[in-house]
Amino acid sequence: MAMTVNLHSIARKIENDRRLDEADGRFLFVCRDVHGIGELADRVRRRRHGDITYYNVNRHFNYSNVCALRCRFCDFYRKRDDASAYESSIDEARQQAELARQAGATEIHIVGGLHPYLPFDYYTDMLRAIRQAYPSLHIKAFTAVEIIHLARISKRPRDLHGVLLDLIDAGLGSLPGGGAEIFDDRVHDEAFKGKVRSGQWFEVHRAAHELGLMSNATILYGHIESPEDRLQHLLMLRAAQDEANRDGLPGRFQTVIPLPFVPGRSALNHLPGPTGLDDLKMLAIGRLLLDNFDHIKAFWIMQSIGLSQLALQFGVDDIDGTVVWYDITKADGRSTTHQELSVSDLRDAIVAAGFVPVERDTLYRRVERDGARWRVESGPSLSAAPPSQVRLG
Ligand code: V47
Repeated sequence: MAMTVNLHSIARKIENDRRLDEADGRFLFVCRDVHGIGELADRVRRRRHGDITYYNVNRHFNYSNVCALRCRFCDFYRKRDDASAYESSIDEARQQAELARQAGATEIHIVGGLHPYLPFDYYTDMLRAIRQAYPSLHIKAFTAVEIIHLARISKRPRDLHGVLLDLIDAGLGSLPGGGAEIFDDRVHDEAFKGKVRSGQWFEVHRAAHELGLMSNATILYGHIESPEDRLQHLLMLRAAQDEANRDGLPGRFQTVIPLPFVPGRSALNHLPGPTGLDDLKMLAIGRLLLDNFDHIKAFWIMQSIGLSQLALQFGVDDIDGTVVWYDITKADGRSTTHQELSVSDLRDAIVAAGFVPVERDTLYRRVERDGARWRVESGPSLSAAPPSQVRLG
């Protein structure tokens, strides 16, 4: 006889450190007791991380919004001749690195559209320029979708290792989690037709892990997907992480970042987007099902800092980050894409929520900081930020 699944049976599994199965996951997605789910997620989170909340000092850099795709959830892409289309020069990328250096950022997170004309050299030149301007800056760049695009434009669509090795040689340090959206074919065809399907997304991350790169994963929720689609998405991520662990790969997924759909001016803006309760539930279920992911990250740009604070009691242990500029979504519809939290705002938000802020670098090593000078704990002494050589326009 099949066991009845309810929050008590799930709580028992958690107490006994047993993995939740598909039926448990299905129950969690229909269960309306968001606070009950949150309490369980909080137990798991505290077992792993106590009352620590990680944050990082980073910058996001979106090098171009020109994109060959027309994803219906996306408010970012432009055709090349649109008045608001842009592509950054290599010099602008260098300036970003210089600004990051002055601010003492530890990471730059770089993504853009699938630009139909930029050559492969553009991407390697961009990485090299950034690395040269600020060698200790970790470059987390290019979603799996961009990596497939780069493989195509460099005329070796099947040689993902070759493409990644070229990018690593130019300065790539890890892969962000974007482009995953929802791994279901129906949702794919309705909302982001033309984008790579789940198989290729996983192939890229697998290749990265084989080469020793760490990577992240995302799920874009609150649009046309069903609870079952969300469940299968998380289970696929868990299975891929199991495989990376089983095969002893030098890289793995570090973090999952559940991204709430922000309607903006996208083709799906007749949809309301998820509610705050849905956000909390999604983050908590991520924590409960993804037992082989160390971190669950809130991205305050999309969830808001207020909700991210609350999410710390719903399984989240990590908040991204100081950010500064972010072009992909403008959560409150402002015309500027300047969206920044200072380190003290970020730390105060974490403390006010009852947690202990700990600065980390991209690889989750603790960072010791004195203003813009920083070092990874037990690393070389604090890196000075020498006077600027670059004139900023
Ligand atoms: O892949 C696009 C999403 C992603 C919308 O790895 C939207 O540390 C909501 O992946 N509403 C890019 N989301 C962002 C991303 C990310 C963010 C922060 C940290 C990390 C990490 C990764 O943004 C895209 C897409 O899924 N997106 N449009 C929208 N309207």
